[in-house]
Amino acid sequence: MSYLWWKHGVIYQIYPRSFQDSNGDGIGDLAGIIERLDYLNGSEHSLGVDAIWLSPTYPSPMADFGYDVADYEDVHPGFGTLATMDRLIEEAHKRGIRVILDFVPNHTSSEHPWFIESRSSAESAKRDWYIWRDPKPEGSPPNNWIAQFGGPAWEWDQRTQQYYLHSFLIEQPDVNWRNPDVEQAMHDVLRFWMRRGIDGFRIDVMDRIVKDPELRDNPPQPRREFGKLAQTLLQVHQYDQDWPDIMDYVRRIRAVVDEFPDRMTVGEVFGTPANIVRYYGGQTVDGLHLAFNFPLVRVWGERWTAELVRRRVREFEAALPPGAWPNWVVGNHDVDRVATRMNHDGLAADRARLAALLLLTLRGTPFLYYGDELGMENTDIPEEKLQDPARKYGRGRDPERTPMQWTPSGGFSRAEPWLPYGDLTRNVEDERADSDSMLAFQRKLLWTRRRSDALLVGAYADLPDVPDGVYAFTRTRGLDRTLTVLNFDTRPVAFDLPSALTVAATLAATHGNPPPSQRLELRGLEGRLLQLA
Ligand code: ISL
Ligand code: CA
Repeated sequence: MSYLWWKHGVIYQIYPRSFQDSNGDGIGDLAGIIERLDYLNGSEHSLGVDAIWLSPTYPSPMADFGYDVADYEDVHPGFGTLATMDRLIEEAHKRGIRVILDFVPNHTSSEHPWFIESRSSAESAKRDWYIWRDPKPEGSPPNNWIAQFGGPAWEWDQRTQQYYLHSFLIEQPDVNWRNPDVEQAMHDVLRFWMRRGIDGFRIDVMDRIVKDPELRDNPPQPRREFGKLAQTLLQVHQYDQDWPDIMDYVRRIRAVVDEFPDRMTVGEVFGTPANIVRYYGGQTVDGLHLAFNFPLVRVWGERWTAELVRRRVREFEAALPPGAWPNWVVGNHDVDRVATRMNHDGLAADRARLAALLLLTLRGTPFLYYGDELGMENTDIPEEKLQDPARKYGRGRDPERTPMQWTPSGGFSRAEPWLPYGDLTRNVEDERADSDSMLAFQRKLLWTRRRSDALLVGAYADLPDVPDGVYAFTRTRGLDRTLTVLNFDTRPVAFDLPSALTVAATLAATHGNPPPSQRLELRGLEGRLLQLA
């Protein structure tokens, strides 16, 4: 089997501010990540992940915690220097860990020199690097687009008497990718990092880098369930997202990444499976290597059922063109922790185990969000300690971005962390010593996966005849075959497996270490990974 790291490996997302602080300022940094690499891979004692994706590490005023980039070709001083990044790449590679940077091409910081020059005068050479427009005759913004974090997507510039477009914060002006000089400059950013040894890019807001050239008004959101909010805050992103010619730009990004061997891209896109797979390039698969598959992220509370999850997996598997490789996400820095999202009845910890078993045994690249391997939950943060500006317009994302929990007293920093710790009863040190812990369970899954051709490359098929509330699927590679069984119901269930599926061993289980048997007796929210004969 030919091993491709971004297909067969597990990608672990690090939020750099929150992983490890090395210099006692309460904020995580690159040297801190280097200190913790042994935790991630390099020996059989490690977690066993194959790549790390770092949320943005570039110089930034941190209006959106790094998603406002002031210089694409440097490192934020609080995180380190280019030399620290070089060392991180080298130390990671030594341990078999690839490094993926977060590329933020849709917008820069308003403090990026490009924007400073662009806004300096209407005649500036970089004026057209951003999206400037005259007001409507009565002075209002050029169209009705709204910013993702609330309010109009246009900001008035007094000096040059025009509006500029910002799909996110006012401090995040949208770049004009239709200007070939901009596209060239962005491609050069990718080359800059690949030359330094960066293995891939997670591409932020991939689906918005070009918009309708006529900037037409978006239609209002017709969905009644959003109520009044729909009128003022929500609209259908018909003209500023997934614009038809976006694939030309995506394909050219792919071509640049292909100038270097063994590199990859994963883009942030949304919507239906059909829309997601479009970004892989359709039948020609010459687009992104992976396009984030979020349907499992957008499931919470009581909606987390066997039927829904099975359907979502089927739909995505069916939509993928031949040659395109799936991927699965259950958590990231923008959504409630998986161990909190499904807590309507207080049983989220069990559901988080099921989610891990699902994530690590489905066909495709798993993305694992830091701390989810411990079962970290959202952290309740007192009002005065909240940081994320997005909270003013809706949901703040601080609760899922709190410091990594290394020891019973934290272990993230010798100073007070920039966000408070969550529940420290979940921490690496204690969970390592406990063979029943979430960490032990996930490590077992990760290492089992690494050694199993069936799990790495095997074909996926779900089992048709299972009791309600159960979702089960096989992964088959030649004679190697596994069966994942997940009881999504809180009630116990018992059933016999067909004789064609002969259970040879239990590879991993959410509860204890049940012996192999053809009759499965599962308690509520129990899951197992079985080796078939
Ligand atoms: O954060 C969200 C909901 O809580 C999303 O709507 C988010 O705005 C969207 O997923 C785009 O996210 C990406 O770009 C943003 C950045 O703030 C997010 O952290 C990033 O993942 C702007 O760069
Ligand atoms: Ca620090």
